[in-house]
Amino acid sequence: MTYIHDTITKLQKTSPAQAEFYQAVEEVLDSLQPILETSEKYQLHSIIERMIEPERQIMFRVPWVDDQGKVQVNKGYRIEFNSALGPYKGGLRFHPSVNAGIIKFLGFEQIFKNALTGLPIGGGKGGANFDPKGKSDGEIMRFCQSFINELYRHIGPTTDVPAGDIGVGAREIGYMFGQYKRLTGNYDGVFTGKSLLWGGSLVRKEATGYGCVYFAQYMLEAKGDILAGKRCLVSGAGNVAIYTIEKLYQLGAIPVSCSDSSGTIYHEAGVNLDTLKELKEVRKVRLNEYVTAHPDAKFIPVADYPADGNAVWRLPAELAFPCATQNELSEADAKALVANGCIGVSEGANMPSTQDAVEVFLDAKIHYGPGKAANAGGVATSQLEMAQNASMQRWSFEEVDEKLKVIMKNIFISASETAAEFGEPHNLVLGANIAGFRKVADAMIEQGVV
Ligand code: NDP
Ligand code: 2IT
Repeated sequence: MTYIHDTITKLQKTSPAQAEFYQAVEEVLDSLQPILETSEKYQLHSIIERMIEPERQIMFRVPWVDDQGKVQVNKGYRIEFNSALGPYKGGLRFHPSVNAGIIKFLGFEQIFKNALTGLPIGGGKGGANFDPKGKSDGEIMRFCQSFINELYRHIGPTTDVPAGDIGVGAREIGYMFGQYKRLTGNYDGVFTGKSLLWGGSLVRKEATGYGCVYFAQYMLEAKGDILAGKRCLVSGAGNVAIYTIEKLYQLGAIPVSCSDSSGTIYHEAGVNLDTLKELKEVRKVRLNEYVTAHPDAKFIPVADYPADGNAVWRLPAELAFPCATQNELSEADAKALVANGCIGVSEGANMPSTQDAVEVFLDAKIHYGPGKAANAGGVATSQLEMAQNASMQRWSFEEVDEKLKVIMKNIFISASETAAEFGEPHNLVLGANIAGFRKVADAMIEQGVV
C-alpha cells in the first residue's frame, strides 16, 4: 500500500494534473501486489518505474483553416508507451476533453490489453482536443491532414500503427492515410481501421463490440449460464455500442438501451438497430430523434440524470455493457445495477467504471470483464489487419470472426486462470492485470535496460 501511495505521489509531481492516468496506474499496481511481493526480479529491474514512464511522448500544434477562413489551433498527441512486445499500437481520439492525462491513461491500459491478445503489439495512444461535432467534411479533412503533417514522421508499419477511437472512424483514417501516403510515398499498413476498399480488414469495424459480447458469453458459460434471453443495458451510440447491440441480437439477447452525450434511450421492446445506425452512422444526429421513429421508447435527457451517476445504469436489466467513455459508471450506479438484479458487466469502453464501482462489482461477485480484457477485440482485429496487409492477403469475414472468437476466449482463459492462480478466481481485474503485466515485464527484462 505504501508502495502504491509513494508511486502515485511521485507521479503527481513528475506528471502533474493527470487524474485519469493515476487512476489507471493505481488499479494496475493494486492488482500487481501479490506478484511484486513475491518476485524480486521485477523490483531489481525497476519494471514498474520503467513501465509507468512512456518511452516517448509527442505533443504538437495542429493548425487548420475553418470554413469561415479563420485559423484554428488544436493540440495533438501521440504517446508511444511501451514497445517490448511489438510496434506501438493504439487508437487516436478526437474529443474536446482530450489532454495528456487522458491519452496517457489510454496508452497505459493499451500496453496490458495488447499483451493479453497474445499478439506482437506494443502500447500507444494519441489524439487531439479537436471536436468533430458540427464540423463540415472539408474541415475534418483539413484537420486530419494537418495532424498528419506532424505525426507522419513518427509512425510506420513496423514502428507505430494508429487506429480509431472516440471521434475517429474510417472517414478520418482515410484522410490521415491519404496525407501520410502523399508525404512519404509509401502505400503501407501504417493505419488500421481502413476502408474495405483499400486495405481494411473485414470485421475490424464490428470487432470491439462483437468481442465485448463474446467475452460476456464466455464469462456466463463458464458458470453454466447463457447469454440468450438476457436483457442488456448498453451505453454509448458510437462504433462500440452499435456493434455490441448487433452481436447481442445475433446471440439472442435483448439490448434495451443506448446513450450519447445528450441523453439515454430506454426501449423496453429492444433498441431498433436500423434506426440507431441511420441516426448515428448516416445522419450523425442526436439520440433524441430516436423517439420520433419509436414513440414507445423513452428519452431521458442528461439534465434529468441522477446527481451521483448516469440514468442508463438505473434501468432494470441482467447485463450491462458500458460502451461510451471513461468513468461513466459511478459507485452509486454500480450499486443500483446490482440491486436491480444485474449479474454481469462487460466493458466495451476503456475504464468506464470508477474504482469504487469496480469494488462494488467485485464485492458482489457478479461477472465483471474489465475493459482491457473485454474490449481487446478491436485492437486484436487491428493486428489481424496488419497481418493481412503485410502478407498481401485478404481473409473472409468468417475467417476473421473465427480468429476474433478464439482470441477473446484465450483472453478470458488467461485472465481467469491467472485470477485462480492468485487465489481470487472471480477477480478478472487481478487476472487480466497480472497476465498482461507478466508478458510485458518478462520481455522488458530480456531486452535489457532500454
Ligand atoms: P465513438 O466516437 O464511435 O462513440 C462514442 C460514443 O460515446 C458516442 O455515443 C458519444 O456520444 C459517447 N460519448 C463519448 N464521450 C462521452 C462523454 N464524455 N459523455 C457522454 N457520452 C460520451 O467512439 P467508440 O465507440 O469507438 O469508443 C467508445 C469507447 O470504446 C471509448 O472508451 C473507446 O476508448 C473505447 N474503445 C474503442 C475501440 C474501437 O475500436 N473504436 C476499441 C476499444 C475500446 P456523443 O456522440 O454525443 O459524444
Ligand atoms: O482502445 C482501443 O483498443 C482502440 N481504440 C483500438 C486500438 C487499435 O489499434 O485498434
